[in-house]
Amino acid sequence: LALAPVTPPPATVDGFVAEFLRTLNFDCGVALSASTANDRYVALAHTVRDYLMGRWLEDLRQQKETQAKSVCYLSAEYLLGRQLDNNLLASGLTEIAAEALAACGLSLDELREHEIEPGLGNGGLGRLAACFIDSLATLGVPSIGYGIRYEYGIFRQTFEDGQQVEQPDAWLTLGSPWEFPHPERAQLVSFGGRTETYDDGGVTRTRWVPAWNVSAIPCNYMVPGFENGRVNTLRLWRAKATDAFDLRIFNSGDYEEAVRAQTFAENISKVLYPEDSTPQGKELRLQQQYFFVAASIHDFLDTMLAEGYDLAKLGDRVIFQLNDTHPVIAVPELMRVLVDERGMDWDAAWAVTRRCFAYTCHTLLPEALEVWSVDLLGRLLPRHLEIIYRINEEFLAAVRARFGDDELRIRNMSIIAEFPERAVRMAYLATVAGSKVNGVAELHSQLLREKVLPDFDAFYPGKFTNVTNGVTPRRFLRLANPALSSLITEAIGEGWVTDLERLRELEPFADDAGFRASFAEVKAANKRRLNDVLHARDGMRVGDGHLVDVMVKRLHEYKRQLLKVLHVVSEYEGVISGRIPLEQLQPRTVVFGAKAAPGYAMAKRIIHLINAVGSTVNADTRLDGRLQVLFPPNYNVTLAESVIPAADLSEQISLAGKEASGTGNMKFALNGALTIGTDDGANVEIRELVGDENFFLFGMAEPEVEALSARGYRPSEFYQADAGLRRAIDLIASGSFSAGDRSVFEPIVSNLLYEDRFMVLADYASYMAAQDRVDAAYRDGDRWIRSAILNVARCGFFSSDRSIHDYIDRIWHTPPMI
Ligand code: DL6
Repeated sequence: LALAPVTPPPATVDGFVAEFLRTLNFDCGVALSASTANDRYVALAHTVRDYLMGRWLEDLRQQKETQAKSVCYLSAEYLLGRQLDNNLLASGLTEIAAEALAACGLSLDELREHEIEPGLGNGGLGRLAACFIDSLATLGVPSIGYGIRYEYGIFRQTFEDGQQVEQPDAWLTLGSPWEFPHPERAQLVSFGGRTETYDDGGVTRTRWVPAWNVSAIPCNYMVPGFENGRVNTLRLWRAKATDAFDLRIFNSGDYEEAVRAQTFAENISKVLYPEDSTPQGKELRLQQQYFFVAASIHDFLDTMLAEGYDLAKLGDRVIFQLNDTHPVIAVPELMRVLVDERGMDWDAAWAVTRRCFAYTCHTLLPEALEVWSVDLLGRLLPRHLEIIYRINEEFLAAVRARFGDDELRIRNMSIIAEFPERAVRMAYLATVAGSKVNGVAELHSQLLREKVLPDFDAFYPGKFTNVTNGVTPRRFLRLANPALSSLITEAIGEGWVTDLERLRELEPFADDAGFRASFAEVKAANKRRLNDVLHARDGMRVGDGHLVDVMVKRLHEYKRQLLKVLHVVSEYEGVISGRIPLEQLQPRTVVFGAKAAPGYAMAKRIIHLINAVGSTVNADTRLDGRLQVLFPPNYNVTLAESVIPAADLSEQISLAGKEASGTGNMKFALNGALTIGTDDGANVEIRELVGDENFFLFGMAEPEVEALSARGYRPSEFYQADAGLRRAIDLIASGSFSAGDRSVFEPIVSNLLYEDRFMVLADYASYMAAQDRVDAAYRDGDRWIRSAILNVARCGFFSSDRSIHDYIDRIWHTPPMI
């Protein structure tokens, strides 16, 4: 049997046309003349896949052959965005495809609109995972991304009377042309049951006797590196019942009962939990977590065992990077496999496990640190609970040995919390098991060590490190902003897409009037493009000549969308009361984009308020359209790609010490928006790099927040002391944005006045002053453009390629790239 090398179709327009038509005819089974838009999109996707296939197979072969240490990125979320454009870009086929389609009488622009993005993530954490797998492929790091192939991703947001309504995100309705399912490579994942001990030739061992199981079907996706001929794999698991249905019950006529087990099993990968920062103690969620990590670990170990590899040396071959606590149940799973299934001695297994994991923490909010009740965990994964208890026992013994019987410390460090119920602290388990623990921005990593896990930092010197987040320049600059990309390439040449620090070479161009004019024209063109997109999508308009002021991110009180609302209301109130002459009002279009977790009532109320303020302000002719508030529903990666390049001002206004990093902040700065922001998360590093004069800093720094908190924060004092703030809050309280009904936003108003956990009122005055500085700077157009260029030039550090290099140097120690 000849094993023919895989040769891609010729990368020419004619070659592409032939491959596209062949795919349309033979894969989709239609003639071009009879094809639907979906047929053409699917055929196009399959054509692009065909071009990438040879490289993919070659990479898989090479990885196997070289036996290099691999990174297994374990993440419950991947917020991928559309695939077509990215895959065309990576394979250098965009122009060829456009011409080939034109030769067939089709338009690439129209076909790309057909794709529904896979929204398999909630926000920053999932999008970071997507950026990282792009960088891993671009840098040629042997790696695989593991996750869950949710049938329904993050909900589709609509507004009814200004209020969020969640619709299912049926991203698979028209098929999934980028996916390669492999049911024949399914893994069995078990749950429930009990444990028992048995005699194994004189040695007492424990085994798990599970009660039920599901099949995990791998669905593979290509992850092509940018123009480097590499294609990595993203493997998402789909749950399937091991038995389709019970024929006996079916034949007796009870159809519902006959498929009950199937529905139950398949629910595991049915839907992404629409949570961000606040875990929901749902059994199904724990099932999801164990489901995907068990399948992933077994998948990886199968390849090791097939090679006859000695699992005692597993740490030489793999690092499992835990993307937050969601995959941490992988730790006891690996221990279980090594000890119970492979007969390894506990200490040896623990030594292996500790080398194989590293943990990234993505939060500072105490309520976001995941815990699982012992009751639930013991019911669902009884053997894992026993293993966790033993890990904890040995860990606490080591703590005692070091620090003596300091019971308070022991209680604080125990992996098992006792109050309000016995529960497993997953972040602690990850910290104890991980070879390294990292935060996602300098400030975050510092606060993690000092405030969240100080005892662990003392116990494990050197374990904590930082890797500041990054974003892929392929999607968020090259693809999203083709006009700016061309301008950059004209100025500094090619190469910056994979070496983003080269943007530094743009600095001298900030002093070049011709370049500034071109840069301004690019921004203006991007605003027109956003206007067209929003008009077609939502019937909205971006004001002509307006400063485009953007706040797009998940809706959470700590991110403080309310502060932005208070600014808008203050400006509005100023004009209608005559205090601000209309001609002094800087024309602005304020763009919001935000989804609220469905169970987060206050966040949903804030969405309602933003929409209510928007409707009132936009309709009030006294403003002559100089202030516009746009809140397009269903903000997602696709919309981000139009919004970010058009922004002048990026709102990064969380309370200092609450945002772990942020990545939107990086995308905006890279696209030439200036940031108005607090000293929080990665804002700190952005400001250091771009310079104070090119950043609008406001608000308390984290130590001041702490000090105010310690003194006793009383928001009403700020309300009493600031007439502008009073007027804004009173206007909301008066029912002016709710048809006179004062009750609608009363919970927001009283929360601000009497609780205000995230100190909106304390930072209001400083924020308003910073917005005045924004207006003044924007009026001096040339100065603004100069700052915008310097933002682009100085933000090369925020490439996710750099983040991956940092992970390699500080955590993974994987070999040089292939
Ligand atoms: O690290 C990615 C991203 C950060 O940029 C955000 O600052 C942070 O809020 C987000 N964290 C989460 C919370 N998940 N948990 N737990 O999404 O991570």
